[in-house]
Amino acid sequence: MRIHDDARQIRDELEQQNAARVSVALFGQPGAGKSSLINQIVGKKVAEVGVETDKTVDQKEYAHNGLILVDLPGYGTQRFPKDTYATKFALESFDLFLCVTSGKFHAADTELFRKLDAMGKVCIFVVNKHDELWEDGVTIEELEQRKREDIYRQVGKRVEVLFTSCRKNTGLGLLSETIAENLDTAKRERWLRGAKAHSLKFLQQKREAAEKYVTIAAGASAANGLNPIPGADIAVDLSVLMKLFVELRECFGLSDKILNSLKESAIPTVSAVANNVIRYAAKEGILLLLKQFIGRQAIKSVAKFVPFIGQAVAASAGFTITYAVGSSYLNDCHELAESILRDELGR
Ligand SMILES: Nc1nc2c(ncn2[C@@H]2O[C@H](COP(=O)(O)OP(=O)(O)O)[C@@H](O)[C@H]2O)c(=O)[nH]1
Ligand SMILES: [Mg+2]
Repeated sequence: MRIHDDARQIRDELEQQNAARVSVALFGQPGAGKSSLINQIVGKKVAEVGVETDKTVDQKEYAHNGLILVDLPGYGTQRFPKDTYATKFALESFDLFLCVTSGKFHAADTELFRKLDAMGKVCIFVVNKHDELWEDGVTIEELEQRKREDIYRQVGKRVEVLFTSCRKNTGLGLLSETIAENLDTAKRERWLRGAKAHSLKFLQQKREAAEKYVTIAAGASAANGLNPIPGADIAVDLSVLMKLFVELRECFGLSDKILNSLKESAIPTVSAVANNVIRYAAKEGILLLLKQFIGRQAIKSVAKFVPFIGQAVAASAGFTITYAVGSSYLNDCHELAESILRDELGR
């Protein structure tokens, strides 16, 4: 039985997944919408909007679901001169940068971009307040093209330019998808799990990242096998499953407040699923769920990510159960998130 060797490997894998962080720094002129974008990206109001103190205050850092979003102060101001800026704000340490603009594009942004570009950093240009882009007799496509050309000209190369509106909730899905595409595997998975889904495509990618996480956590729970399950010949680690369920709720944006409102939904399937997600959150609930799956004869483990947990664990009875339990919770969370998102997108 290689299960004990596998156990250590899975625990390490789970620890790595939990420890992964993605740090994104936003810069741009005060009022461009950096704080608003941070709130949209995490799907929660963490940053204060409309405070025009960016020029004088230090960097502001917001941590959420493994994401670290940093609102950088103005570049090359009296307080933060250019020559010490990169060191002071540890620019080298960030995974990705967003240059946020609206209205006119500023020379300070170009200069900071050049510095980042020279450091080999990924920087995506976000033209926010897309809803305010309007000119009599000019199509929106033409106006977007002008903005793009203006940025290309100023920075001297064809960079990635995306358009968003925090007010109308447009372009945010593509922004998060593009950020994901620019990260390496571990960071991408963390980003997918942590950032809010603004598009069905992103939600699907989030689901896939969550499936991998479920496999690893279920494997760790089965391999640790600390708590014997009454009435069955298996032992699992309940605390790992509880943490998994917390992570899944966070991953799909299901706060207690949202769950409680979904519980009252007029759509019977939604309220039923919300009730399940709430009920199975506690330890007693997890035990209930485990028992349900133990009672089923025909469950097979069809894990896609067996390489991450090892054959011995994947073949064990404990894993068959923990994986089924984790997958069922994931399905419920995903279903609720999809109904919320379809509602937000108006379809
Ligand atoms: N019309 C419009 N206003 C926005 C948008 N995003 C942010 N704002 C507003 O612009 C102002 C500045 O936003 P804030 O996020 O604080 O910008 P920051 O200074 O770059 O952090 C606030 O009044 C926001 O409500 C948008 O997409 N469209
Ligand atoms: Mg701000």
